[in-house]
Amino acid sequence: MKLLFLNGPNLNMLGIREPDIYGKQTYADLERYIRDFCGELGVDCEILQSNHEGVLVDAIQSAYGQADGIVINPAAYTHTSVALLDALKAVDIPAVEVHLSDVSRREDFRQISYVRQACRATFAGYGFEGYRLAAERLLCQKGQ
Ligand code: CA2
Repeated sequence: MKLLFLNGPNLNMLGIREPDIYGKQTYADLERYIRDFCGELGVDCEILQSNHEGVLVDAIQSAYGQADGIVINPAAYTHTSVALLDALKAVDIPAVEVHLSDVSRREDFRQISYVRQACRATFAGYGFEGYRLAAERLLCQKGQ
C-alpha cells in the first residue's frame, strides 16, 4: 500500500504565521507526523508540497499506476482549481481531501471545493490528525 500526500500553496509557511488558524507546528513537523503514522499503519508514503498548480497536477498524473491512494490538501487551489479536479478524475485513484482548518466555518470563498467532487471523503478542522484520518479512510476502502 502506497499513499501520496499532496500539500498545496503556502503550507510550507505553517508555524510561521497565522498560528491561531493553522497552529504552531511547522511543515517539517507535519511531514514527520505523516511519516510516523504511515510507519505505524505499515504503508509507504510519498509527501510533496508545492506552491505551483502544475507541479501538483504532474504529481497526481505520476501517481497513476504507482499509488493506491492520494491524501490531498490543495490549500487555496481547493477553491479555484478545475485542473486538480480533472487530474484526480483522470487517474481515478481513491482520494481524500484534508484541511487543517474547518473551512465550513470560514469565508464564503472557502465554501467551494472543486476537488471534493473527486474525493471519497473530506476531513476539515482536525489539524494534523486529519491526514491520519484520511489515510485510515483510504486503508478501509482499499479494494472497494
Ligand atoms: O485549512 C487548510 O488546510 C487550508 O487548505 C489552508 C489553505 C487555505 O487557503 C484553505 O482555504 C484551507 C491556506 C494554507 C496556507 O497556510 C498558511 C500557513 C501559515 C501562514 C500562512 C498561510
